[in-house]
Amino acid sequence: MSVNRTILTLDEFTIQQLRDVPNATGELSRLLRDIGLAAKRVNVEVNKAGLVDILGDAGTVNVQGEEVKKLDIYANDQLIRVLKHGISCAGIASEELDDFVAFDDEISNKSKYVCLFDPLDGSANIDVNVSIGTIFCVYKRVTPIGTPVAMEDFLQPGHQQVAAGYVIYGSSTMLVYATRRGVNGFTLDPSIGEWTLSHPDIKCPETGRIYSVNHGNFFEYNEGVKKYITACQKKDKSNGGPYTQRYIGSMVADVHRNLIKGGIFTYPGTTSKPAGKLRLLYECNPFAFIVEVAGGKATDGTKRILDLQPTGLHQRTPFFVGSRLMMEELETYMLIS
Ligand code: P6P
Repeated sequence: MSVNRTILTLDEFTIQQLRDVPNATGELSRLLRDIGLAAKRVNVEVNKAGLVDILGDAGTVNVQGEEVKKLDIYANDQLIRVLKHGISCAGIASEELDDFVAFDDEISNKSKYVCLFDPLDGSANIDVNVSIGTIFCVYKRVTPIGTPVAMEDFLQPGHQQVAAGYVIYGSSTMLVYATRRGVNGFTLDPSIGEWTLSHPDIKCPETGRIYSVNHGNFFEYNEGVKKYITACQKKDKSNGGPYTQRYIGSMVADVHRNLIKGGIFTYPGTTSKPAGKLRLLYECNPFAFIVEVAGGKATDGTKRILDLQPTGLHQRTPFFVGSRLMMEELETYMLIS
């Protein structure tokens, strides 16, 4: 009789990681498990999103007499709830909130971590059933333990991240997170309601044949970007091609695919939006950290994303991320003014 092989759950994996790190307190492991719990709750609602006619539209009251929230507000609330009630996070910043939130209670103020997140990125795709995602990252606070967190705890350069990850609500629901020890992917097993290790030690292929860009903005890109895109279109078997263009319009889905298969994702600046669209702190930094740990690269076209010194919670940046060799080829074009 065949017996199911032992599949590590997220809890078992993070606890196992603890064993390998001397004098670790387990605080980061608990924080990651808290995020995993919030994501499971979000996943339930995301999977029902197609039933909006039954569940009611945001702003209404459903048959149970509950206020129906927009899914991104619901996701935001779930993340704040688990992190505030946990013992591993002193405060958060969110795409959904203008300012950061200091949890400012005796237990939370003793926590050494802060968390930043985009609770539900790509939520405009929900009503057409396109994969969407949660993006998060974790920093050690720089203000004194025991005090409420302050803005400087959140405006740290991305290379200070201690962990970063995302959840992709797609054909299956996955949680992928990175620490400096590696990138690991967990698939939600609905039969037991657990995140199970399905993609251990993810590495970004050194090169690939997928390039992701919104061609609709082509004539607003700078010369270097236009020349790179044109070069991608001209690839054939003689020079590492042919390339294929894949752009879902949901960053988590696009970057996840390129991380696993190899490829490059771009959201360049344009003449009308020179800083581009994507947010540095809770979209670009987390993915830059994840992809770099997996062996890839991430820049704003010229500078390493993780070296950028943030000046505001919601600042935007042009963003290029992916396989190392493809990023190095892009960089040769970005030197063109
Ligand atoms: P565009 C979704 O709204 C998002 O923030 C990212 O997930 C996605 O990569 C990008 O915007 C798509 O933007 O302008 O190409 O539609």
